[in-house]
Amino acid sequence: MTPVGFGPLRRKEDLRLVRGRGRFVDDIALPGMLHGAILRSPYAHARIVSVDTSAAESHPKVRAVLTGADLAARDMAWMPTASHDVAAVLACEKVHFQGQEVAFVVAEDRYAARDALALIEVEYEPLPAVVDARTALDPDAPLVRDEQPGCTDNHIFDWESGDAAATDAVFAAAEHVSDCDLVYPRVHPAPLETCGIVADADRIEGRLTVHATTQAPHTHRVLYSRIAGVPEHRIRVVAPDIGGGFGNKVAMYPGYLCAVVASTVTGRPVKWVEDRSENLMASSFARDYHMRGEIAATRDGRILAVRVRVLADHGAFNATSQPSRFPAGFFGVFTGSYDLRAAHCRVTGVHTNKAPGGVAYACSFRITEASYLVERLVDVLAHDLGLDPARLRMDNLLRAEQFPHPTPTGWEYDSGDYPATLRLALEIAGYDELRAEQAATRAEYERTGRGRLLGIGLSFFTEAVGAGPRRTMDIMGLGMADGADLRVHPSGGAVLAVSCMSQGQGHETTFAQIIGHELGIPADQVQVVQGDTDRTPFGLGTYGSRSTAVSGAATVVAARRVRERARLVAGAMLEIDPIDLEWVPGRWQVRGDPTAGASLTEIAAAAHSGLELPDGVEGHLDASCVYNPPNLTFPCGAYLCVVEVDPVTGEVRVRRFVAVDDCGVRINPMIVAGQVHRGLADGIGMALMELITFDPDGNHLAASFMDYLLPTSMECPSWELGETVTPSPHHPIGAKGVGESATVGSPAAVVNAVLDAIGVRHADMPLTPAQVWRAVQGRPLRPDLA
Ligand code: MCN
Ligand code: CUN
Repeated sequence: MTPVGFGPLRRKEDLRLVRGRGRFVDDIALPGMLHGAILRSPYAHARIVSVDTSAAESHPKVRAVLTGADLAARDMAWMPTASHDVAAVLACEKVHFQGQEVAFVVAEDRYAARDALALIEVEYEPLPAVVDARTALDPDAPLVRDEQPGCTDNHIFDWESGDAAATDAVFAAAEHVSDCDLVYPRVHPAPLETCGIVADADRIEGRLTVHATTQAPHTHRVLYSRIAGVPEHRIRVVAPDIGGGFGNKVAMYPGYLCAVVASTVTGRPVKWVEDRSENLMASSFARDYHMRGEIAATRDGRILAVRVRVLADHGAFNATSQPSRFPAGFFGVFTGSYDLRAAHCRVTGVHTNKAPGGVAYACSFRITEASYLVERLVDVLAHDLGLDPARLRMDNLLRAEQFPHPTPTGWEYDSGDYPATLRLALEIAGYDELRAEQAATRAEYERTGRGRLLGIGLSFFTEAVGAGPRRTMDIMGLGMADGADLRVHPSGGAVLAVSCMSQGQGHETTFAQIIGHELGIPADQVQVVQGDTDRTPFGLGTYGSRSTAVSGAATVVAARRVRERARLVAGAMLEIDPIDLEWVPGRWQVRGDPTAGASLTEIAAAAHSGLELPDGVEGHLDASCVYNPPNLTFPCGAYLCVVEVDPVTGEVRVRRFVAVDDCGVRINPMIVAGQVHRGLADGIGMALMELITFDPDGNHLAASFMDYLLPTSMECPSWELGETVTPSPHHPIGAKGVGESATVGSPAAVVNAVLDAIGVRHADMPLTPAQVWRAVQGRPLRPDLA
């Protein structure tokens, strides 16, 4: 029998996924369906002189060709972004990055559509490109957005957080200040399934049905409605199975809108699925943060303040998908896990001739960048003061009694026991023995000039997940709350419909387990419905690891409402005042008489029967909830990475990785472990190999998996996990999110380990063999410049 409630339950969805029975966008074939392909700009920056589509249009299998001018005629050449900007759907007067969408061809099959792209004649007048964010604000820098009225530079925004004066005062009086320039280079979420859509505009019913790779079906429906001018009730957005999202499937892409318009124009369903290069070149990238960090401390290592200056490269359009009042996402949590007197950051966003995006790749709205910055700074401080990085962290971590903790930048961390978490990681790793072994290998290397150097890297992160509340957080005016509808059937099984959408996180299992925990219904008797705007309640969707924290909470509250309804029905069944009933898992029973009671299954049957119910009790047990979170949840973790580095070849091998995560109460520890494994692999990838880079003309140099390297099991050790549990005090089951924790926390641990091995103060990611070798020689490269 399936266990009820929380525990390591195997994923229900895997029954179909591992047997090849998943249904992804590309599996969908509608009668009469056409196929779209996108013509993309070969230039990073160029004026469009002319576009001639006549040859493509006369291709026997082509049914339509759309250009920027065609969309402009429908007022759809530009679309709004979540960051108060607009992004081109199809380019009109100029192209702003290599790979930008210029025309959309629809044909009877995918091959013909692709062939016809070659028949489109576009005359470009190439312009100089700006590729390096650090020169974007130079007076003579090419203007990326000069098609916008009043554009005089590439500046997007300035944003600050914390108290500048108080921070400056602490720095001025501090005994010691360490500083460091860091690049968190551009990387890409690279889900194995690329982005795609099947759009079906039904002319007779006036309905638009969209099957698309989207992490946020309801938000997308509102966007289609706003952009295409079709009211929401005539639009159905369905997200079928999704083969990985990692933030790449949050944004609205030109291909989606082109498919919608093409379906409207041709009266036939249109499928568009991008290929790998298109995904890597043109869909939401991640990071591209250039950071200058300073950390003030006493000479004996009491950390006092952190000050940060960031240059944020947002590419050609400011299209980062984040709560609208947070232009730098949640970068404001750069104070990390430490007890600081003051902190301040200033972030400047700039345009460059690169693809738009910015918030993606398990980033928790830029907490990856923030966490990497502070955890690198702490290691730099340890290096400069000659202190042990574990000791330095332990001495400065927030203590359990300091929670709830208001941070100097205005967040309220809900709960945590940081020292216990770090202690456990050090214990699992055998920290002191590792340091002894490190000293021995170093001595050996110095004696013989050969061998591998051992490096030990730590990081301690605090995550912030579960956006809203909607009072302070919205996406394009939509407050960040989520819904859950729960229907309990006469047989006692249930259907739960939620507004979040799994891309591989196992929601069909864990959300059923939440119902099991609250109502005693086994997970296999709870069907979880998601990703269909016709069948699920409104909500903002899955990103920022908000599903458990928000939709999960909505689910708990809905289940508790069902439970209360069940109590009233049980009172009628047992002819007893409901006040005299008490809940034991799965059953209401008479206080003091365990033999008298009714199981939820019996109550469900009675609730649908002819049983006479008291006035005001409606019958059935269904309930719903819209959950508006009072605060974010703040998971944390202590990570320790052990590497072996060959200083002669620069080769790095990750020998061990210890990860202690605290995500509050765990619904399914097996799924949590899977999430952590994935994020740790991300960290190895980013720290050692992943990089999206450009040449000075803006040519994209990582448009395939030959150039954009992803980690495999070969580069990963056998993960060693531990856990601490400090429940979130405001979440109804004390759970905190975990989906991005390991991606946030792990890169710094890997980088710290490699630099610890070679004794170098700082070198930027990715620490490829060449970069490590150069770092050993004392001249590491700027990784973002080709
Ligand atoms: N969970 C749990 N107990 C907890 C916390 C979480 O059992 N205390 C479970 C949840 O029930 C859920 C999973 O762990 O099944 C992740 O939960 P959560 O932290 O709420 O994150 P989300 O479900 O909102 O997932 C989003 C997050 C993000 S933003 C990115 S990016 C990312 C990630 O999840 N993308 C992923 N993990 C991914 N995993 C896969 N396989 N594919 C992606 O695209
Ligand atoms: Cu930033 S990637 Mo996830 O929040 O979808």
